[in-house]
Amino acid sequence: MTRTRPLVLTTLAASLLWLSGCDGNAANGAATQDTAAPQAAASDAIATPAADAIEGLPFASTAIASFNEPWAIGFLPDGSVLVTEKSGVLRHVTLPGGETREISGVPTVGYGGQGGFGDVKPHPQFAENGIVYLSYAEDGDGGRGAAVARARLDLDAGALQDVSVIWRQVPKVDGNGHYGHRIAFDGDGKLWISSGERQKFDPSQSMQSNLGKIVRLNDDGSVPDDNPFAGKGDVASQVWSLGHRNPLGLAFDAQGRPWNSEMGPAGGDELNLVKRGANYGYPTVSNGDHYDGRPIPDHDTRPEFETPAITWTPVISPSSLAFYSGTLFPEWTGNAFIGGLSGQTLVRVEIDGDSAREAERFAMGGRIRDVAQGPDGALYVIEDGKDGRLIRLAPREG
Ligand SMILES: [Ca+2]
Ligand SMILES: [Ca+2]
Repeated sequence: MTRTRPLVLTTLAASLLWLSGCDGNAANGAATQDTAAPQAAASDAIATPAADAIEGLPFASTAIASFNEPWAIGFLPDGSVLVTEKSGVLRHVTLPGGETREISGVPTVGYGGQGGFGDVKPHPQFAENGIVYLSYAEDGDGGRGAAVARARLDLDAGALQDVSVIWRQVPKVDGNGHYGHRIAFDGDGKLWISSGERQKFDPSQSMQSNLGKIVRLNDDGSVPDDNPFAGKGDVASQVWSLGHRNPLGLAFDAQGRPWNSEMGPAGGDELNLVKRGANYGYPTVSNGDHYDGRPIPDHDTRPEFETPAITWTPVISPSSLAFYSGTLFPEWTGNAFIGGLSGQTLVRVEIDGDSAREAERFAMGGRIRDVAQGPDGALYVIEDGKDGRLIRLAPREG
C-alpha cells in the first residue's frame, strides 16, 4: 500500500506553507498539493512521478485534506467547500490548497451509531444571502430524529449565525439508524430532504409520519401548496414520495428530475427515479430480505409499487448520489455517480429516459461517504471513518 497517510500530507503541506512564508493563496496551495506527496514518497524510497491518493484508477486522484468521520461535502460558489464531521463539527476548506478551519455556532448533534452531523448544502442564492442548510440527529422527546437547520454562514467570522430549525422527523424514536437526511435543491429553489425510516419499518407507509419519505419544502421550511398530499395535514403535506428505507442519496438529473439511492436490507439496494406521490414499497416489498432471514416479497410481486431503476444484490451500500454536468469528463455528462460504503466503490450509472444501468465501477480502496461535483468540474469524494480523506478526481494531465 502506498496510500499517503493523511496526517503526513496535512503536516507536510502546513510545513511547506510555513517554510515558504506564503499566505496560503490558491497558487501556492496548488503547488503544495502537486509536490508535497512525491517528496514524502521520495524521502525513504524511489521517487515516483505521480502521487495518486488511490491506486489503480483510470484518472488522477489527489488527497486535499483529511477529517474525523466526515459525512458530507457541500461546495460554495467561490470554489471552497464545507465538510461535516459526524461528531458535530463543521469545517470550511479552501481549494485547491486544502486549508481547513472549524466553523463555530453549529447546533448540538445527537452523536452515536449512524447519527450525528449529516448533510450540508448552500442555498441556491448563497452568493447573495450566505444561507446554508445542515441536517443532523437531534435529541428530544421520544429519542432522536433528523432535523434540518437553516443558518447564515459568516465566513469572515468563521461562524454560523441565526440558526433556526425548519424541519424535523416526526416522530422522534429510539435507536441510531436510518436517518437518511440528505439535502438537495431543485432548479426552482425547492428544498428536498430524504428521510430514513429510522429502522422502524411501518412508518414508511404511514402518512402520520414523515419517516421513510422524500420531502419537498420551500426554502424557509414551509410546505408548497402544490405538493401531492398538500391537503392532507401537516406531516403528510410535506411528502413527495413514500415507501423508502434509508435514502442516503438524493440528487437531480440534467432534466431536473429527482433520483434517490437507498440502502436495502439484506440485499436490494436501490436507485429510484422519484416520482410525484409515488410509493416505493418498503417494507412491504424489497428485492432484499430481512437481516434475520425472513423474506420480504420482491418488487415484481406487487406492481402497484414503483420498481427501482436499478437494484443491487450483493449490495454496494449506497451512501450518496451526484449527477455529473461538468466538462472535465465530457464523456460522463449526464451520468450519475453513487458512492459505496461496504462496496468501497464509486459506481458510474448511465441514464436512458426513465431507466438506468450500472456502466462502470471504480475500486476506491475504502468506504466512500459522499460524492459531489466541484465548481471546477472535477468529481470529489470523501472517505468514511477516522482520517477520511477529501479526494479530487480529474483526468490525468498530458
Ligand atoms: Ca423499493
Ligand atoms: Ca425480497
